[in-house]
Amino acid sequence: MTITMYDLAGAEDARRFSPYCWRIKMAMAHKDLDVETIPWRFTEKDRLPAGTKTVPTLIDGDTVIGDSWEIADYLDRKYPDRPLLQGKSERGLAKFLTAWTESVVHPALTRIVVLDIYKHIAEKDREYFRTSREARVGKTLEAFTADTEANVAAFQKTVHPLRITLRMQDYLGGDAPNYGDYVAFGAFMWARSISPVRLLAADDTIAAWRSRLLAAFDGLAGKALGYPV
Ligand SMILES: N[C@@H](CCC(=O)N[C@@H](CS)C(=O)NCC(=O)O)C(=O)O
Repeated sequence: MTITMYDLAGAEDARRFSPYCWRIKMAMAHKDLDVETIPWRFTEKDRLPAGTKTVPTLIDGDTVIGDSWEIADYLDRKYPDRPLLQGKSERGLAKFLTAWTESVVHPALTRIVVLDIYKHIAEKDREYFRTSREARVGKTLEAFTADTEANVAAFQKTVHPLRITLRMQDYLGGDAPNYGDYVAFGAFMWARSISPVRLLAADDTIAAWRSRLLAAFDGLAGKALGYPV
């Protein structure tokens, strides 16, 4: 049976920009599972299966899951004979990495990309997006993102722990990527899908890791609609 997933889209169906959805698309490819993604917009909450409010929402037979961490857990539980996303202790560490990504990396990126998101989403999503995000940040999107240069410099400092780690090994998972890599990489796919701003210098170790993941799984992420920065 086909596994399906609601996946956040911009104005064009092909512009898929959710960092959380990218985690799961990479995770599905890691497990060599096919997934049919359904483009979904912020104002289409009534199209999601009952009980879910955000994407990714995965549907696998009778199972419906609306949270990326729970989906990753489910995939390893349900398909244990396929390459695991994470072992038990890796899972413990990935919790920290997820918390760091969501509470530190995403906010630093939001300062750079939130206005670009607004510009790339469907017309019908714009009012909801502007109102909800301006309430969250306490400023207009324009004022919040005004100093791109300073915001990029701050972002580059923020991701320094990633840089140091990737100087010592090719992936957060060591020699090969695991779920933790997909969590961190999702943030970079978010930016790449909707923002032309260059986040990393070409010789940054993080850029090399990002390139490896863009090329992984036959270029799944690298071929997606976005800005090749
Ligand atoms: N904890 C959830 C968060 C997912 C999430 O926030 N997704 C965003 C898209 S990137 C969403 O669906 N937002 C709906 C909205 O803002 O109304 C997960 O890890 O899956």
